[in-house]
Amino acid sequence: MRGPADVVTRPGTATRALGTIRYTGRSGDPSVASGALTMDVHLTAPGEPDAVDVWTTSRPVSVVDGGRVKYAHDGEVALFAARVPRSDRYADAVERLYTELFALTAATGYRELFRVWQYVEDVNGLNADGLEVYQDFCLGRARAFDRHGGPAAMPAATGVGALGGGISVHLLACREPVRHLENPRQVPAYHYPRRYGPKPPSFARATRRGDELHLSGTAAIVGHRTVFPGDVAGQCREALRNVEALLDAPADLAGLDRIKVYVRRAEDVEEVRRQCLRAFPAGADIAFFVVDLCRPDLLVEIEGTWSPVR
Ligand code: 3EB
Repeated sequence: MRGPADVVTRPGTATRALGTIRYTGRSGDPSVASGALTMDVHLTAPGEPDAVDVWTTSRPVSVVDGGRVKYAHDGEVALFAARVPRSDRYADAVERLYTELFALTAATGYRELFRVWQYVEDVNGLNADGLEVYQDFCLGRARAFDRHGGPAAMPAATGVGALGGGISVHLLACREPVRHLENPRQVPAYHYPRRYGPKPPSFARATRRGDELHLSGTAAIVGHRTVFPGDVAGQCREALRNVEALLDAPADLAGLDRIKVYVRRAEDVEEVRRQCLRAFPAGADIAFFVVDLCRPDLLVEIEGTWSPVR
């Protein structure tokens, strides 16, 4: 992927990287080694193209080694990155990491989380207690949110599988207030019934920051149920309907960019790509990844950032 299309470099205005996330063949701890924040996330298998997200700014950037958590900030926005090493039980370590992240965002003044990504190795596997790894992750995250604002503080997010690396987390936060939104077609994830795990997922369907709308990973879930099990074409159409339902103007897909599409089965990529290339703007930055998704019956998940078309 290239950098964000919405960053304009004017004469005399240097565009700097706030941070770089590489979706590649291995995971790594975040690094601030060369004065820039970077993290590698294991999302591509041999032979698949790597992708990269570069978050840029025209403001001076400070990069901080906060120990396990590294971050970069420009006075308005901060990018935080951290990793929980591979483990056969995650809840406690995840609770500690999110508690640390909330403490750091508060201490630095970047209190408003507006987008979180969580890439979880073996997301549909079982932990040492027989609990699904995703549910184990959700348990720790929910315990941390319970003590830090609850649903009102939950931002747009992605939670999907990774090919390795334990759990890689990165998030964007800012100083100005943001607004978290729900999808009228879907039960809020934080109200999912108990059958999906001991604690529900902690995220909003979208977060508005200024005139930008950050869309969570969006799947074929209506109410709280997965629809079109086993049918990737049906799931992709339904996920696109959910994406449209999140946008103010119906069918306003023209403003979407930084699109990521996660597909469970390699053989389904062709159908998903066909539907997505038809639905999304021709110039949009769009990447496809073959990874597991956080419910065993989900086949496709779509995220992106919407901004007004200029
Ligand atoms: C869903 O709608 C699909 O756990 O952070 C999507 C986006 C999903 C984020 C998360 C999970 C998460 O429930 C799964």
